[in-house]
Amino acid sequence: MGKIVILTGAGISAESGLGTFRAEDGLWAQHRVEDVATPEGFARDPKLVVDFYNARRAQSAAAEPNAGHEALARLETYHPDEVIVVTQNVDDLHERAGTRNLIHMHGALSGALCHACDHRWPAPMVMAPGDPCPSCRRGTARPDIVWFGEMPYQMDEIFDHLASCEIFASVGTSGNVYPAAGFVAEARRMGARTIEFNLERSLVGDLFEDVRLGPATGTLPAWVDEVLSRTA
Ligand code: BJW
Repeated sequence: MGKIVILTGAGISAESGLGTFRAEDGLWAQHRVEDVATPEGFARDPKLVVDFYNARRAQSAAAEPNAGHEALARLETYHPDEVIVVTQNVDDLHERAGTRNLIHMHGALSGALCHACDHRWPAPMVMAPGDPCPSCRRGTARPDIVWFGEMPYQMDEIFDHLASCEIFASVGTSGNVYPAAGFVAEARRMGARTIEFNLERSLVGDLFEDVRLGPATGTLPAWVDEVLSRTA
């Protein structure tokens, strides 16, 4: 049947109670993106940014994986070929559902990064501005999150997977943010079949051959049953 690559966004964690970004009451309605999700915002007001991610870390720890995360973990366990989840999410709900083959392309709330020496270590639940780096000892810790203008992680690996997959699926992402929004075009160009799961068509929805509309906790388990029944 071949390799399956699944791109996930904030919509897959919405039914676990974590807010999305671009909904009317989403995170970008409550915070200016320039203030909390850019390196320039961090340089201007590190406390504002660190507090924003401390609050998100606490919300993520209090949330539980839902039937959508669990369906993708089940797919990885029982599909005879490779299944890769590439998530834009910084929460840890995929790993807590049991997904192992996972790329956090926009970083993770669980990580801290030194912006002076690039050392990485597990973030404490509550970070403070000016926390010391355990390697270079300077007060240059930041959340290990990919902000606007920064290069997302593991891009070469992701493009290799897009070039060699049979199916590319996208779940709960609006198609506003690149390079992730460009993955469907790349996967199609390389010959993959493409399928989108969302409440409504995303900005790049026209590029998908198949679109399943509805909450991911319903549409994903049904699709995983369908895929696994074809391989049984
Ligand atoms: C459900 C659901 C349910 C709800 N079931 N579905 C001009 C043109 C093109 C590009 C650029 C440009 N100017 C600048 C750029 C680049 C820029 C960019 O894309 N800007 C755009 C705004 C135009 N991108 C970057 O800077 C990136 N870096 C980069 O490009 O480096 C250079 C490079 C060059 C060459 C190759 C590769 C790279 C970095 C982007 C970093 C994004 N960071 C953020 C914040 C940090 C993480 C965090 O704090 O959590 O990442 S922004 C934010 O958006 C977050 C998300 O991961 C990301 C995507 O959001 P997502 O997941 O799509 O959420 P929403 O809210 O938008 O959508 C939710 C969806 O779920 C909706 O569709 C709902 O319908 C759906 N839904 N409930 C199913 N129950």
